[in-house]
Amino acid sequence: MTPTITAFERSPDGGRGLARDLRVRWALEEVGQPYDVRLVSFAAMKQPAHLALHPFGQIPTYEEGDLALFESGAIVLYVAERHAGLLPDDANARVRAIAWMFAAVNTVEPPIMELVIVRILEGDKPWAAGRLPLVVDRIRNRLQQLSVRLGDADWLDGAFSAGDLMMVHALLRLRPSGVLDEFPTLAAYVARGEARPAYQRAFAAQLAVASGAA
Ligand code: GTB
Repeated sequence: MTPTITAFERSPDGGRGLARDLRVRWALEEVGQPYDVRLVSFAAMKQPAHLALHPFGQIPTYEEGDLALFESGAIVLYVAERHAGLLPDDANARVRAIAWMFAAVNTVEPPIMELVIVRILEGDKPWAAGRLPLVVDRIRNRLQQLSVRLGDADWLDGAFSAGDLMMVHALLRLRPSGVLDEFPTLAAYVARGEARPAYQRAFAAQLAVASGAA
């Protein structure tokens, strides 16, 4: 059965990879699973039909038969567990890859989201200028630790996994700030993720929505 995911009808970034349906598209592309996309407006996301799928009125969602899922990490894990290619066979390596998925959304991404909040959503608030350096320092601290762990490896733990997929996408959000480029090892890691053919297909499909080609 072909799953259906939801994505922004009109993404604030013009479909340039930042909205989180990109993670789901990327995972589906990595495992070769075709999918359909239902585009939703910001207004429609807050209506009962979408809230039944996603309690917080957001994208992405994932529907397949009787199953409806929300949370990009949960969706990527579901896809990774049902298809070969995103999680190792070895039980210990598999749970380590899942640990990296959690690290991406629970340890690395939160300070990155704080930066988005302080720069964009609260940029005009009186506290923003004072808070900004504190937030950037927290990010630098995490990136330093991550880059030490990655070392000169291509991926976080052996072969590319769903953990790398989630981590690369979380880090991508940082690129416009310039902070990612302070860590050449991580900038190269993100570039390796973006160079994967599955990422390229996912990115092109998201961008096609904004350009009216989808
Ligand atoms: N934890 C959830 C997950 O990982 O699935 C978070 C989902 C989420 O934040 N969804 C956002 C959303 O639906 C889109 S991805 N927002 C609408 C709303 O809350 O009303 C976050 C996002 C949005 C836009 C950009 N951008 O354009 O730069 C980047 C990222």
